[in-house]
Amino acid sequence: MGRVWSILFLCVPILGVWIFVAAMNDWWPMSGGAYAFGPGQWFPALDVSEHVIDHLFYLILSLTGIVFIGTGLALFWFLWRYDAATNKDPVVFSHGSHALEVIWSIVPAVALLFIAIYQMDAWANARMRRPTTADGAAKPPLCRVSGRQFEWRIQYPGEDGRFDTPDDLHVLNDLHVPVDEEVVIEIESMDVLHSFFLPNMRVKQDVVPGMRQYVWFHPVKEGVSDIVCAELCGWGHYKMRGQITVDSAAEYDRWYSAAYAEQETSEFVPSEGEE
Ligand SMILES: [Cu+2]
Repeated sequence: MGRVWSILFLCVPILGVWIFVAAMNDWWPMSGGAYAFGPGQWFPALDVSEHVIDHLFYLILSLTGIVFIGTGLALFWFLWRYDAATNKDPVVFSHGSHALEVIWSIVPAVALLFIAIYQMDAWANARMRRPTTADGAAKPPLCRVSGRQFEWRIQYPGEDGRFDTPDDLHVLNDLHVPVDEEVVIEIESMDVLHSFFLPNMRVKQDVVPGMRQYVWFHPVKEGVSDIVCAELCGWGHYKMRGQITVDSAAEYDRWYSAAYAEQETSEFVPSEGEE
């Protein structure tokens, strides 16, 4: 019976690697066939110019993958080699190895230090180097997205460029941005922690009550993709789904005017004396 367990543990790295490879290449069971999952289990299409997040993901996946396979094989080998039913050698107790302890402390420390230094540029691009206008000032946000149980409220500042003035445009779960432009979005929460996630733009940021934060990305492809909430924020968390549409400049202007016109019609309030 003993060696059955060693084989079983060997299946863990084999199955693990197989699932990743199948997901990356859209092979069965990740696509096609009656017993398969839906296709496209790997990354959603990349709609932004920067590949830095994907590079970082693949680097960390490779490092952790090597460790995962290595420890899986080591576990298998020890179970196989020292199986109690077939191993007649007397048991040896050891008090550990100082050299081994030093090695397996230093190797992970060096690996973590390497990741910490390697990712600094990605962090700076995503969090610190905010896009600027021609005169070097920080680029103003295109719109403000407020997470609220359970929807994304989106507010465009209008012609005056300032939020919370009468010419603002308010929409729900329907974000439009122009293509080929650095887009800055101000994000905040009206109640609890949410996480503003644009999978195709490789943007994910927790939205924290009381904090004003900014995210930016550079869409290069026109099209529609998802906005999701990546933080379990309450019973209706699953409903916090919106869509982001990347438009050409002309289409963006057309959408903006149409949405604004619709808002003005639906929000008509009789002026004083007219009631
Ligand atoms: Cu949420």
